[in-house]
Amino acid sequence: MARIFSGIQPSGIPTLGNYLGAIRNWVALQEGHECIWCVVDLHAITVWQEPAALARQTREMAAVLLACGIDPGRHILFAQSHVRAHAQLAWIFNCVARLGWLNRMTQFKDKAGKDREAVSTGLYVYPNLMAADILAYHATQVPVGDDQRQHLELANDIAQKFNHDYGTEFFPPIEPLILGPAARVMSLRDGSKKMSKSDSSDQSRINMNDDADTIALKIRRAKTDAEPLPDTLAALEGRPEARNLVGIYAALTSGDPALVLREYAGKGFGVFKPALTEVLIAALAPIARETERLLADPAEIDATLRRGAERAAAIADPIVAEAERLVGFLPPR
Ligand code: AQP
Repeated sequence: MARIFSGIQPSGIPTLGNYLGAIRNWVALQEGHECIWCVVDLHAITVWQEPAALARQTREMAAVLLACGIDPGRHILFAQSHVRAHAQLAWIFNCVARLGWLNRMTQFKDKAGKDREAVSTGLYVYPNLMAADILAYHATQVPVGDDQRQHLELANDIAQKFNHDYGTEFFPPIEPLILGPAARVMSLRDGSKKMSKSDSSDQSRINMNDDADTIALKIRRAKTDAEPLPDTLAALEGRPEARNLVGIYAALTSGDPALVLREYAGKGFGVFKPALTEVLIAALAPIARETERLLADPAEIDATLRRGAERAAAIADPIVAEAERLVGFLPPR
């Protein structure tokens, strides 16, 4: 059975983008695969996180994942900082990856912006840690949004260089699983920017714990244009906000934006937005209710994460110990 690894940063409450681009697919992949799901708090601190907020967000992230249907009994759910193997292997990969490779990473360029000199070195080597996350488990399939494709290519480059340098076939190739419709959900305020949990504007996103009134308000205020919806997808070209809302509606219903346009062609956003609001509330309200129920017992969430970490370490520790032996480190005991 193929082993899958994926992670999500506890850098805020997960958004509809995280749900449609990642979490919902994770839940489906639990049938027929061995899955390792990780709340990647080491990644989150590559940009500043208030300590108390990070702890709270890690628990909230775990609660949302559980509420969405992540199954910590049949699969593994844990917090990255609880399994030391990630940081240990990442250091080796820092010494395998080349500066030129990291310089090409577009996500670093986007996140660092004009202030390159002031960002953390962790943000720069983030892809090396991501490679370690996956390869510490010899996972071969990684479901991610298409914005992560370049990082996976880098992880494969690292695995190949490690294998080449140390004369081994130890690390397997990794395959991205880019799944489902609405692979990329855009900001509600700017259709050219992806929806992000750390965007400074709460109005730019739907949070997985937003209540019905908040969802209705955010959709009412979502940026659109004055035109009615067209009858073909091609005619949405140049209308990124309209295309995004149609994509979200499709992802939560049939999966086919063409069917949405068949139903709403010629209608304005005065009609389409309330319909979208209804679809969103029907999908998200049960998840928000279950999240709230789980968060009422934080000790149980922590215990679930600890049990997951023990099982994760039982897989990763021997793999990383073997990588260390291949590098030439003396055995620690
Ligand atoms: N807008 C999105 N549309 C589709 N998929 C998305 N993902 C994130 N945003 C969208 C996917 O969610 C998974 C987990 O992402 P992450 O939390 O590890 O980091 P991220 O991609 O940087 O997500 P955010 O929400 O934008 O977080 P911040 O604001 O902290 O940077 C990934 O598979 C990602 O593709």
